[in-house]
Amino acid sequence: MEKILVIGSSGQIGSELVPVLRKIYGNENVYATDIKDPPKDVRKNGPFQILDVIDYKNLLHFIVGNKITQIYNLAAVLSGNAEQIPLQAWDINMKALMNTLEAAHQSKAKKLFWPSSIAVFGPTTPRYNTPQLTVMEPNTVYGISKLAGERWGEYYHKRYGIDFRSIRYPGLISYKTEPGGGTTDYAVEIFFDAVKKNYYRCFLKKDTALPMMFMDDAINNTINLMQADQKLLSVRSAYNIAGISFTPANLANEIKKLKPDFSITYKPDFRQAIADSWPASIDDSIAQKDWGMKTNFDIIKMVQLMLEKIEIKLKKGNS
Ligand code: AKB
Repeated sequence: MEKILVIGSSGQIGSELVPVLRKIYGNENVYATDIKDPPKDVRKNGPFQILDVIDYKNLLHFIVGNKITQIYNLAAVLSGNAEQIPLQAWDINMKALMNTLEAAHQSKAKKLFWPSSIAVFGPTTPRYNTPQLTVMEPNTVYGISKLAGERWGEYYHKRYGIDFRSIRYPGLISYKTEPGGGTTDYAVEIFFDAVKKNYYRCFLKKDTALPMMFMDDAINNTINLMQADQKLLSVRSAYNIAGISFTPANLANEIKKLKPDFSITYKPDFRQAIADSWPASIDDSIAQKDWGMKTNFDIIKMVQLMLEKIEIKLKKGNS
């Protein structure tokens, strides 16, 4: 029987991944942990504990004590925040991964998911339809830590047999928990501001195309990768996955179709340089071939659902 540990369960991905994992493996078999309090349903429906992944002894103790077999380590300082505290962000991102890899090596929790990012690419990478294998010279702290993490994951796989699996997530779009400190966060903020104020001031230029993905697609693909037969996996660093590529102007136009009074202005900040160093679109043919990577949400379907759900959420919050 699988016993699953989710580290960083209160964050944007964790708060949506935990309920889906609990449906598949049983509430009592999915241990949610974070240094922050979780959403209500995560605490109510199964085990939750405050756990700091930076504390190696405690982490190993938790894994061994609860007979954990699989780990999802989602803890990270994202790109925008990392640029404000470069050394601290490097320490946190690397320590969080290295502690988990080592704990997997020293315990029976041999299967490990860790998210990589499109941030592993840099300004010298081909920007359109970026291939799986290509030039990688990231120039952000977050990107450097993600690229180093991919290399360490593959190393632990080859050297110690850890079943390390990873995805280079594009920007993730969700309504349940807002992201914190990323460059692609504009594509979530815009919906909340559209519902609250009918107006959004965007921190990227109108024509900055970036790859994005709706959270349901990201969660389904993460679980599909984790459930795929080992023999099918040709990549033990991290897989490219594409999602949908659009600019802030494209997204604003889609929102305007449903909210004709919505308006947007552009005031690029330091995150523009980060976005300019990342791909505009991604080639994910290897993920499609190896483990059947696929998505269900295009921009139209995603915009409809985001606006609908955020309207309900904000109404509930105000009532
Ligand atoms: C960020 O913007 O930092 C993240 C990412 C693309 O990994 N959303």
